[in-house]
Amino acid sequence: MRKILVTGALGQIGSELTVKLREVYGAENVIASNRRVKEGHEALIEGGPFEIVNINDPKQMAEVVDKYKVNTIINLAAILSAVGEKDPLACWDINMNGLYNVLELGREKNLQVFTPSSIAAFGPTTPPDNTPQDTIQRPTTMYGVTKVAGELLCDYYFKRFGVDTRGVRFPGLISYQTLPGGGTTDYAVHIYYDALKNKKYTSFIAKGTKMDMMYMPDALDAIINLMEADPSKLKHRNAFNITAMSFDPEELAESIRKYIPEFELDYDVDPVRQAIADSWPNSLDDSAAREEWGWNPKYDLDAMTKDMLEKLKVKLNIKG
Ligand code: AKB
Repeated sequence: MRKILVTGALGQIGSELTVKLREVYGAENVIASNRRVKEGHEALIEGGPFEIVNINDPKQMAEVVDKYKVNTIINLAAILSAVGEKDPLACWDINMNGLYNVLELGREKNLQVFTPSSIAAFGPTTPPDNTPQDTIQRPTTMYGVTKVAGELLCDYYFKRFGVDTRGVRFPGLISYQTLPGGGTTDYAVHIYYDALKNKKYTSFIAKGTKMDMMYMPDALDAIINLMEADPSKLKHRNAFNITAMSFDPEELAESIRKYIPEFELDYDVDPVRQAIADSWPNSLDDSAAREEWGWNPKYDLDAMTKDMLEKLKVKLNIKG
């Protein structure tokens, strides 16, 4: 039976993944953890075991692993791209030193470890269209540097110590429950809130900037399916390219207009986040994930827009 510790459980991915894992594996087998308690997450905190865990404190993490006899860590504690450019040293500390602590625990206690990488592991010299699984990776952000180094470190812990490490390169993730915290792709979440509240959105990402994206239910399935995949079929293990769609702000606005025809989009481009977006691929080739563990996303842009608007309407109590 799996005993899973989720770090960063109150973040954008963790807050939904924890609930899903508890449905699949039983609430008592999924230990949610975060470096601090955050308002609005009472149901998750009370719905199963919850612990304060700072991944930069290996002793504290080891105590929790022992207390619950954890055999799997899903390490979601991280600083994203835009915040990472504001505080690169904190980004390195959490994303790299934290990951090192997690992997060391994996080695000492024989744990399976999932760590997400990102499209940020690529850079301006990467082929931007249909970006191959194995290609040039020279990222120009601190977040990207930690992601490519993290991919290599996970590969190293598998090859050198036999730790069962696994991971995917996530694109921008879109969800209605918890807001993303300081990424470049966040515009694609905020746009839905403003479309419903104001019928207008000002994008900090420029017209024509394509990035890979995915709706959260597909991201959760990716994590669980890869963790459960037959290891003998995994040639890559860490850092699988996965994607569900690729669009620019105009294409996203067009999709929203199918449900809110009067929706208006304008631009006030943020040079820092635009430079980050420009350094990332336009679209990934995810065929390795499809071949090796059956990756097959369910939501395209219009299916996601329909569901996001329906769910957010209820959440924001918007009538009509
Ligand atoms: C970000 O924008 O930083 C993240 C990511 C693509 O990893 N959403």
